[in-house]
Amino acid sequence: MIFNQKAFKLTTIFAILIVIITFYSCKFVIKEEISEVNLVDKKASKSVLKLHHKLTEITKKGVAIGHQDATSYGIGWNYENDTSLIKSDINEVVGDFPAVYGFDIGHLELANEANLDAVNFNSMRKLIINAYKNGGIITISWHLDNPTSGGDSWDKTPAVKDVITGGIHKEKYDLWVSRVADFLKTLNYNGEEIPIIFRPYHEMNGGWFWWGEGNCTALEYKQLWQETVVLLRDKHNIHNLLYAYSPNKLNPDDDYLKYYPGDEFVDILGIDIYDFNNANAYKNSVINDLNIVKKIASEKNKLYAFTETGLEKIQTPKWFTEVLYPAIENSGISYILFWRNARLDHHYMPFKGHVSETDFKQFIQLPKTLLLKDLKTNKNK
Ligand code: BMA
Repeated sequence: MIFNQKAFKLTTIFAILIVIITFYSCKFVIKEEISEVNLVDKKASKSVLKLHHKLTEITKKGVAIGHQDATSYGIGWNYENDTSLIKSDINEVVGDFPAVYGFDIGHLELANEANLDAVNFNSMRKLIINAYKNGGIITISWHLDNPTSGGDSWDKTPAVKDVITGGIHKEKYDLWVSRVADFLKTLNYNGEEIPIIFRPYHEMNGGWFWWGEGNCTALEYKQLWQETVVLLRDKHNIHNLLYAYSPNKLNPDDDYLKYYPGDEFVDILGIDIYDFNNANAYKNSVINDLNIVKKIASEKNKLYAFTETGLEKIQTPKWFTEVLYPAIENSGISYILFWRNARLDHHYMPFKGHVSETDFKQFIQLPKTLLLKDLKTNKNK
């Protein structure tokens, strides 16, 4: 009896030791992985390091599925009309929320109450906090107005030269960035700064934005990016950002790195590619371009993602399972962001009763697609 008691005690101590050792070695591995990461912000908050680690882990499982303005509005509803309930068209269709949430802060620079798509900034803050609380990943783009002409992002009046050092609107731009910083500072949950993938000045190799090809030089673009980072990080002490660079689909002569502001200024390499009702061209672009992004990102030891995509109205049968999925399943991207469900003639995700509803349901059953619940569990199909 005495012997048995002793043996029992020893076994218990041994078991506790094993648990402690396992716990600390796991912690150590995570710490090791995190400390090897070379981020734009050397003072990045712990939550940013955790997000980076989370994205790295996601790539081992699959692709996190994201939707722009997922919870702000959808077809036939708007969060503003009933703030007691957080909805999402994806959730209506498949019973789960997106893993990634896209928001846009265009018009925050003007100190407006709502963004360029009429999303109120106070509501946006609530939705960001809620998504983070539930384990979601947040990414923010910035379709800011043209600082020179006062037009919108699509006003091509050259302006980049005016907002970089020495430019006539530099002061105005500093004020605009300070407004962005003020908003970012309010994104907290439970004492943690909410980590954000910040993706300004995207699709610069296309000619449709004032910061795009033909409307500024690559050198000016890089300077704009770098000075924006320095303002946010060093002047305003914003430490909850991962910075994402995302050119548009590459044309045959395009160099992915033409506007790249440098390894010290970018954390995530991305690309935006849309299907303009040409499935073959889209598939080829996605496979080709994601391969290029993967190669460059791997050399640079950086994460990479499919930062914007979609087929407007998704009328092509089996688009998700037969066009998109084969092109991304082995791409190694950490996430994919579908554009917004604004209207019946401008949406990129199915909603209840949509012709692509069944196909989307099948898409999210496939091994690599991860919605919110799949981030927490092992997707076992
Ligand atoms: C574009 C369109 C616009 C919108 C803008 C910013 O692709 O969806 O209607 O204003 O993005 O969200």
